[in-house]
Amino acid sequence: MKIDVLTIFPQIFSGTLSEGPIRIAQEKGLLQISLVNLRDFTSDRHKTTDDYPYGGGPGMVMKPEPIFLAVRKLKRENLSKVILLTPQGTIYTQEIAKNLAERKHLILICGRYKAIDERVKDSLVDEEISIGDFVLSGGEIPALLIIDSIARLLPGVLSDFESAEGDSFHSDLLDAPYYTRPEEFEGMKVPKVLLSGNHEKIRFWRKKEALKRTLSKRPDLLEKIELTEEDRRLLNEIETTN
Ligand code: 4F9
Repeated sequence: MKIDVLTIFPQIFSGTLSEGPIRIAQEKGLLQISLVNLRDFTSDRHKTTDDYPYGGGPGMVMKPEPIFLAVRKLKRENLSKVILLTPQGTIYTQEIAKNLAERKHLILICGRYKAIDERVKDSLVDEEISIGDFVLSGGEIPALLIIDSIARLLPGVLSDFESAEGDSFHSDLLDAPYYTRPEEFEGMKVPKVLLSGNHEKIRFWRKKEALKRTLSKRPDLLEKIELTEEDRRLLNEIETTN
């Protein structure tokens, strides 16, 4: 898959794109990322990408021309999806990540300044995505977040062993607690069952802990999923022991 990132701060990306699964995805030729500097699509001496808002008020607005020029150059008809990172977008989820990971070409537009000229949204952007209800200085960090979530979903990036199978949100539940050595640390012991070597018992314990955590921290997630017979029985046990 190909991802073009449109930004006025390409330097923000370099460290993150060269480590971990994102690096591996690129090295294996499964992911090709281009950082496109919007300033290269300006035509004035100062390489201006912002201007004053019509109607007045504080803050600057991102100019439409460099974005239109860049997207028109990069876009491949019927193949590309143009995404704007904005607090006004749909809240990003693992479901959307899975969907995007199946696309051939993404163009991510990172806004800066107070706003982006509305005509970019009206006639260039296919989808507006928000990573949560908070304000950032720009769309670069949201773009990195999206690239990370996609890279680890591309077939062949993670080994079977580390693959997403057990992750929180793979099963739509929060993950169970994990421990590593030492067996006792500052008086805190690892749950006995994890040392038992009984794989069925461990699987059971993990499932129950995952349900327990989800019930207490994110009950909204439980409403969205289809519970198995086993889930229901474990939830019952949890509710009657507390
Ligand atoms: C984008 C915030 C996506 C959350 C972009 C300022 C943003 C954002 N999700 N905030 N520019």
